[in-house]
Amino acid sequence: MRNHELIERLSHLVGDNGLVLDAEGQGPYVRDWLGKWQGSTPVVVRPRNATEVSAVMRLCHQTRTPVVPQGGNTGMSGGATPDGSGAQVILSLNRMKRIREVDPVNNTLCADAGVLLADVQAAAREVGRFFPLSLGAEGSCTIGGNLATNAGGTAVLRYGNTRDLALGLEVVLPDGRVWNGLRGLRKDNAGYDLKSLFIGSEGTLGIITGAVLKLYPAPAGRVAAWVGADTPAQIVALLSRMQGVCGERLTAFEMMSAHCLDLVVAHVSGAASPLAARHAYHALLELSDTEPAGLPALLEAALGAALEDGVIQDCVVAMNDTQVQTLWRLREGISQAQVRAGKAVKHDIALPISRLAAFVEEADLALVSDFPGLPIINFGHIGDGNLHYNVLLPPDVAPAEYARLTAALNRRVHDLVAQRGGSISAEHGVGQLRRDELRRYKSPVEMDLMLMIKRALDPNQLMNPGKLL
Ligand code: FAD
Ligand code: 2HG
Ligand code: ZN
Repeated sequence: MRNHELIERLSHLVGDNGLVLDAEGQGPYVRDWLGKWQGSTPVVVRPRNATEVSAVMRLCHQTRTPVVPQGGNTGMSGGATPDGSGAQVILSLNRMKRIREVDPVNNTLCADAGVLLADVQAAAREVGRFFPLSLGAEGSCTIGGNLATNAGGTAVLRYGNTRDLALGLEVVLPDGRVWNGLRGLRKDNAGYDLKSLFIGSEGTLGIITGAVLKLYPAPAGRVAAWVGADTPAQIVALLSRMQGVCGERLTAFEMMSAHCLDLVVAHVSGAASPLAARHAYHALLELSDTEPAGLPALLEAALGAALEDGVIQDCVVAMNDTQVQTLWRLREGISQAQVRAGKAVKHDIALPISRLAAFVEEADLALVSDFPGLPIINFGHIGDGNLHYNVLLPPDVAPAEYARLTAALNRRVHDLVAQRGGSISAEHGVGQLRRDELRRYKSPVEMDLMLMIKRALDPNQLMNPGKLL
């Protein structure tokens, strides 16, 4: 079917306001947040509800039109960017912003997939509850994108990743049929766990249009600390101690190397190092509770003991919310600072926490020897065993050199991860960034199982082609 015919039929389904046709309007949809990928599309389609999504998908199925689902377009693996063929329609969920129901007794919230994560958090707060998923992009990413990538963020240590926070889904299948799995049940073993199949499938199996999410009691207060240490091994030792002493009150535990803090101080206005001396590694940890009165004493006692035992070198505590937020701004500023400083070769890896420190030691040595002079930007959610072990290249690196270094660095880092039983894709998704790497590290049986599922649900290969598989 010709593009203008397709566009005319789409406009009957979603109205003229539901289409973006001009190049300027399409700009933010065809480029990714990092500025790494740029594609093109005949049209961005913006349905208002699941019925419209279903009609659009039925038409795309009939006309064999490939579809790229898109939420907030904050993803870091190029999963929401179309290719350059100009044949792939972008289906944006950004007009589906309805909180459908909040049930504080069942501790659940049902939302359209296009609702911003920050708006889900706010809706939970309004009824005295808490939706714990939290990440730097929460003001612009959508709950559908979070589900499609099984996003992690900074509260996984206590509450789990997005998969752990979803009870039910509504999904429009590639042929336009709607699966209504919007159940708010904590026990439901009636057959295969279909929702888990769609969570983390990165738009390759269907369009998530709605979700039932878990809510928690709202913590009534939090405290935090910024810690200086010499090695990742010390940071891991502190994590273990804090978990032993604080249990579930330890809600976040992040690590970053000195380079990361330097970048933030250099590129984020108003950012300053919280400690007087320079340390090779830092941790940001947070305690929270519904009964917060004992938290300051608990934190001070635990850190005091760690200082005395030489586990850490220095620390500063944040006892009120403004101070806590100031520390979090340093941590959340790392991604933006990297973009301003150059081009990062990104590794989003997971390892057993017990093997993290040895991995960093070996990987640092390998990179310093094989890629001298390239800064390693090592940070991440160490409480979940997830590191963003990135390497910074100069902003003006030539495209061919960028590609060569990316391949060489990926091989070096991912081989070390695989040797230690880790994963090359922890929370950002595979997208187009790690598609070839996935094939290298997954067993033939695992790849075959995934391809069988893909063929069963999307036999015409129309859902987000070129991503993940
Ligand atoms: P998009 O970028 O629009 O899409 C991501 C993928 O999901 C694509 O493959 C797309 O096709 C698919 N998709 C989107 N919506 C749907 C849908 N409704 N149905 C089916 N498929 C869909 N991620 C983390 O995990 N942890 C972090 O700590 C973190 N921090 C970040 C900090 C910053 C500053 C930025 C820019 C990003 C960060 N991210 C993080 C990455 C990103 O925010 C998450 O991956 C987020 O979940 C993506 O949501 P989105 O709505 O922007 O999805
Ligand atoms: C974070 O943890 C995000 O801040 C982004 O997952 C990581 O920029 C990155 O590589
Ligand atoms: Zn992260």
